[in-house]
Amino acid sequence: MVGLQSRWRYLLMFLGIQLVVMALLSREGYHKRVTYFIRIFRKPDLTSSEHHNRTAVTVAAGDVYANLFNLSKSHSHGDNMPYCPETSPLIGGPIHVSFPSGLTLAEVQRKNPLVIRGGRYRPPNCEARHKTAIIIPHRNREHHLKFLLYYLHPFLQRQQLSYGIYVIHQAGNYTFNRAKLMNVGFREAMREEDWDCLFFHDVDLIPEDDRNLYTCDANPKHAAIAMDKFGYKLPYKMYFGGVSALSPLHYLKMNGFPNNYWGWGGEDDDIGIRVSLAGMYITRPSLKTGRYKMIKHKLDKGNDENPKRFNMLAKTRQTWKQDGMNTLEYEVVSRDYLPLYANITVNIGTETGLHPLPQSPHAKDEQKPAANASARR
Ligand code: BGN
Repeated sequence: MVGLQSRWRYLLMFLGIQLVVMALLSREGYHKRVTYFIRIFRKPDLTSSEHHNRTAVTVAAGDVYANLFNLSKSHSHGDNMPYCPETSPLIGGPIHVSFPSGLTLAEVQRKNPLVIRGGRYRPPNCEARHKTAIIIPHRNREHHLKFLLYYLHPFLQRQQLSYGIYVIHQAGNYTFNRAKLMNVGFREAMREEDWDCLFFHDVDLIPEDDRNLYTCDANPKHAAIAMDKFGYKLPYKMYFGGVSALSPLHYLKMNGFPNNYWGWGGEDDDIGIRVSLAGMYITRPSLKTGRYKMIKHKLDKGNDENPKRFNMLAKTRQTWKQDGMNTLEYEVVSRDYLPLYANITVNIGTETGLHPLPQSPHAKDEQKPAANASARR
C-alpha cells in the first residue's frame, strides 16, 4: 500500500515538473517546440481531407505550396476554358525561404504533380493570360538548381501562368559565359513555343514574394531589385543583374545580349546599356515585392573575374549591333526533357570561336551532336 502511494507521488511529481518546464519554455517563446510536443501526444483524429484543410490553414503564412492543395489533375484543358482572372487568387505575398538539407529532386517532383515533362505547366482550370519561359544559365550548380525548382514551380503556379523552365548548361570547362547562354536559351525556347515573356534567371536567386509577377511589362523589367546580399536595396541605379524579364520583341530590338563576356562581371551592365541604346528603359517591381534570397556560395571555378569588362563596357555603344543574336553561334550537345525542366547542354566555344571542346572522358558524346540536336548554327 505504502509502495503504491509513493509510486503515485513520484508520478505526480514527475508530471508536475513536466508542466512547469513546459510553462517556462512557452513563456520563453518556445511556442513552436511546445506545440510540437503537444501534437505528438494528440490523437491522430483527422480524416485526410480535414488534414489537407488544416495543413492549408496552419502553414499558409509563407509556405509557397500552401495555396495549391485544391488544384487537381482531373480538370482537362478544353477549348472553352475561361481565362484566368487578371489577378490570381492563389497569390499569397511573402514567401518563407530556407534551404533544408536532404531535399531531393524526387521530393520536388512529388510536390508538383501537375508539372509535365520538360518542366511545363498550364493552370488546370483556366486559360493562362501569360506564357512565360524561364531561362537559367547553368554549370555545376545542381544543388542550387534543386532549391530554385522547389520554390519556382509553386511560385509560378500561384501566379496562374503557363510556363516552361529551360536550364542552359554550358558543356566543357572553359570560362563561363552567362550572357551567351541566355542568348542560346532565348533561341532554344522560342523555337519550341511562342512565349510572350522570357525571364533570365540566376540559379542561386530565390524570389521571396509572389506578388513579384513573372510577366513582361511594356519595357524590359529588372525583377531582382532587392536582394538580401545587397541589404534588400538596389546596389546602383543601372544594375540589371540577377533576374530580368524581356518580351521577344524587346530582346530582338536590342540584338539580345552580348556573346563575348567570358567570366564574371560586366555583362549585366552591358545588357542594361543595350536597353537604353535600343530606345527602351528599365522597369522594376517595388522594393517590397522584388525581394530575393541568394543561396550562399564561393566564387565558381571557371568563372573568374573578367579583366576585359571595363574596356568592353566603354564600347557597348559601338559594339551592340555587331554582337548579339545576329552573331550567335553554338552547338546543341543534348536536349533532355526531364520531369522538372528542359536541360539543354550546349557547346558555346571560346573567345576564339566555336571549335571542338578539348578531349574529356565524354568528348566523344560532346563532339557528336545528339540524335535530336540541331545542326551548327
Ligand atoms: C558590378 C558588376 C556586375 C555585378 C554587380 C553586382 C562590373 C563592371 C564594372 C564596371 N559590374 O560591379 O556585373 O552584377 O557588380 O555584383 O564588374
